[in-house]
Amino acid sequence: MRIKRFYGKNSNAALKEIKLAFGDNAVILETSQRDDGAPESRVEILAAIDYDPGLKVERKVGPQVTRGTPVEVVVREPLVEVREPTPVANSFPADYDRLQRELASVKGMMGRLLVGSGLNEGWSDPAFAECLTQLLVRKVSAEIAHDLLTQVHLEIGSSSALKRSEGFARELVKAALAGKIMRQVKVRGRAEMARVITLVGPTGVGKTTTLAKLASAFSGQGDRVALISVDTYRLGAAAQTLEYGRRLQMPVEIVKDRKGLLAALNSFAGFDRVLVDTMGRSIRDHKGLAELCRVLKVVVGDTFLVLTAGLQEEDLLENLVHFRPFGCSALLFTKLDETSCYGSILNGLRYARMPLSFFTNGQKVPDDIEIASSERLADLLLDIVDG
Ligand SMILES: Nc1nc2c(ncn2[C@@H]2O[C@H](COP(=O)(O)OP(=O)(O)OP(=O)(O)O)[C@@H](O)[C@H]2O)c(=O)[nH]1
Ligand SMILES: [Mg+2]
Repeated sequence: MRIKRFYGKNSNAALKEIKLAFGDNAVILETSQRDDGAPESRVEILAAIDYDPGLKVERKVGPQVTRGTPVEVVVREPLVEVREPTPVANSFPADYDRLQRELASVKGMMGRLLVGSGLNEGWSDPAFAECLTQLLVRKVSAEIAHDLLTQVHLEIGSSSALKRSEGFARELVKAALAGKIMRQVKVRGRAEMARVITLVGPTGVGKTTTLAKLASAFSGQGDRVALISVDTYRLGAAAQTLEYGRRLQMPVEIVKDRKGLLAALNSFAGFDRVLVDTMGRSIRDHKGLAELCRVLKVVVGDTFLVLTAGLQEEDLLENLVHFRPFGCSALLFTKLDETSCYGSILNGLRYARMPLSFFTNGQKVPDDIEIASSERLADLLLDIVDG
């Protein structure tokens, strides 16, 4: 095995040097940024050729490395793109960033382990390993990621025409994977949505804000919209819906029980769209959830389960179980702007076997909402759209 340090003004320049010296089979062992380096050698990459995975590589403690900002240690990474290091020291965001990258690196290793573990139905190609890593980093569950790639392998894996001597092209596997995801994701289009739409979900996920965004969107396409709030539990909750109603110039009814809800629904019978907001309920509050569910039984229409994108897999599952009695017809994911772990969206769809409805991506009413699409989800997971 040969190990050598390479330098460049950025990662790509250093990678070029590695490629020239070691070819395509080089392995990146360590990347760091040198604060004291000349501009043309700011990024330092330790690379190896004929690397033995059993060998432990020690971090060198020399002036160059200690003065630089360690960025990421990736063991047995094939020679692919390396993200630019973030050149700052001990502030919280920088440390947080570094932790995120280290976590991503560990996830990547997990992916590679999975690939090498025999669970992989024979697809040990680097392009597949890289796609698996990306799905895991975005928090797609290991089982779903593995299943998707197995299906992709069945589709393209046997084609020798598609395989180059060094393995499958990364972009080819990614495109096939994106296609697979898109075909599996169902979306409840606006035209199929019922006249009455109810939002349910855990506390603080953005139900009321989303209701206002939806009300504005439906009104913008010519619907006469009315709002109902079944939310008398939280102090100020009714005031929030009333204020949105005032701003959007729509009638609002605040109700506290089944009878009140039925009366409000009847009074809005002439409206094209009735949007029903509900009080957020913790999934630990079994009594409160059951009571809300009982009240909502009188509503005929669509019920969207509102969840934040980036929800941990265990929490996601727990929410799906506890909101199952509400008979939800689609999932709505909020706060896409607050995470990069969009895997929970795909996990949610697969576990709940429900279509997607909308995504929200910010606090601004009415702007920060979009109709969900399978292409958008594939892009969130795989970065398929340039720019
Ligand atoms: N970043 C971000 N914040 C959002 C988004 N949607 C809502 N919020 C914020 O989330 C917070 C809670 O929003 P609400 O609409 O009151 O949430 P809720 O689900 O109705 O809350 P409860 O009725 O108490 O259960 C507010 O600060 C919103 O501005 C979003 O897409 N992105
Ligand atoms: Mg609310």
